[in-house]
Amino acid sequence: MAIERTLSIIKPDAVAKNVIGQIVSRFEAAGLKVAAARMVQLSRLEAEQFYAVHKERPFFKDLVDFMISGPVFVQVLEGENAILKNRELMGATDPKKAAAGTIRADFADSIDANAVHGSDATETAAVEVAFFFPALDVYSR
Ligand code: RTP
Ligand code: MG
Repeated sequence: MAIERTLSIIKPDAVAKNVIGQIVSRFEAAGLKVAAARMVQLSRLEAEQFYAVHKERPFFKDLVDFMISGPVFVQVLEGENAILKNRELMGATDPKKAAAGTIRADFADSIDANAVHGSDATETAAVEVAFFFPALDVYSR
């Protein structure tokens, strides 16, 4: 199985709940390694750029407003099958539909305040990692 990198964001709701460590622990327990990490307060323009794929969707403004409502914790996770593994650990977008034991089932409040973001495919992972981290700041170990 291929070693992949994926972008994870711990969203403002989970940062405000002080559960960064609990969420990172789940990634580590599943065999993913933190290859880069930092706290960021996104500007409106940055959030709009990051979620540009959704710009025509009815929830776009709410999504951007939420993502700039406080600092986020961005990480690169690395490991076997990291993109899908992260998505499985996150659970469904709507926490009401997220499987028991997933991050969203345990920490998310709503489809808007849903605790985490994770890249959804190889190409988007590469773009999203580069959006936040220069290549030299990402460490395989
Ligand atoms: P993310 O991109 O944040 O990892 O979430 P996702 O792949 O599970 O969901 P996606 O379809 O990419 O949507 C991005 C974020 O937009 C919000 N959303 N709201 N009200 C709605 O119907 C709705 N649909 C999506 C969610 O916060 C979702 O995480
Ligand atoms: Mg998505």
